[in-house]
Amino acid sequence: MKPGIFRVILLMIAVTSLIACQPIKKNPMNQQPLNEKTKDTIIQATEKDPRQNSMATKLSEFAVDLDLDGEEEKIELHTAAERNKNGEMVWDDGQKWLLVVQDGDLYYSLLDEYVQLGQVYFNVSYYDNEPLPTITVITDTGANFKLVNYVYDKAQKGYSAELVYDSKDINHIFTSIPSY
Ligand SMILES: [Ca+2]
Repeated sequence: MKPGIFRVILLMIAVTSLIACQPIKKNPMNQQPLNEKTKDTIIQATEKDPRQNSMATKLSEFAVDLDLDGEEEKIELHTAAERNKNGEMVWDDGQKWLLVVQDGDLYYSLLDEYVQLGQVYFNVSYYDNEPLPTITVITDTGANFKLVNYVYDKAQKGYSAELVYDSKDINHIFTSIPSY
């Protein structure tokens, strides 16, 4: 064995030992894992149309079969902010937002909240090993960045919410997202 290789192996053993001896770092904020918090949150249906609650503008919509019953559901993103006569959005410092799934006469309000200085977006995706589409709601307020996944839960007849990321709950130290 060449001395150079021997030295490299010795170094690797030393580094491995050092890593093994490191104490397990505790989360400084003593937070639960992110997905523990909203794991059991189920958004149940209502018969009352939540869009009647002062929603002024529909920003986006998409139709897909979210529960695989052969019929498409409608996903709509609304805001209380209005458009001016030129069709441009007139944003306030904060406004109410609504992301609703309409399934026939039933409504599921996945997000229904006031968002200060921010925007809400949604993605619809198919994950590997998950036959149902996943709706990802992105809330970006400048001070906070949050991702929540929603998937239909047949047993509980609602949409299960899983918090994927919330910069408010973790000790994040850097982002390259502009404006933070
Ligand atoms: Ca359906």
